[in-house]
Amino acid sequence: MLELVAISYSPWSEKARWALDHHSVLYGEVEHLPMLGEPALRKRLGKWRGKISIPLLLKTDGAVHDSFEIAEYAEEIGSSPVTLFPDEKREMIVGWSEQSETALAAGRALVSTSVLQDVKGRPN
Ligand SMILES: N[C@@H](CCC(=O)N[C@@H](CS)C(=O)NCC(=O)O)C(=O)O
Repeated sequence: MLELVAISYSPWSEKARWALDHHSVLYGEVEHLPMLGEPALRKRLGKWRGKISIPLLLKTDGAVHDSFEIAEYAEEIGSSPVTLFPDEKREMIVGWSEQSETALAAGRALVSTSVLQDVKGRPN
């Protein structure tokens, strides 16, 4: 059984989820707790160095990292007759995905700043 390690409020996780659902791929979902969940995840992946990003899709023989790669994997194993990556539009889709990375990263920076300010504003 495939297992999607995801963060419920993350747009990248939603992107991966959406592609898997589009192709009716069966998977379970595990909520990742940033920082706290990392040691257990590293142990599971056998990856002790380098960056780990969420979402990732755990398979019996490894993992698929990155929401775009998960979407491509869903396309490979999924059952929908409607392709997510029509050949003639593939280049454009890759371009949009790269641009969305910039926008999503900017959104994450804004959220992180807000969270930091929220914590600072709390009484001790
Ligand atoms: N290109 C990645 C980006 C995913 C991403 O940035 N995920 C964030 C969580 S929403 C993350 O894992 N950050 C970990 C970190 O910054 O150390 C994808 O498409 O999956």
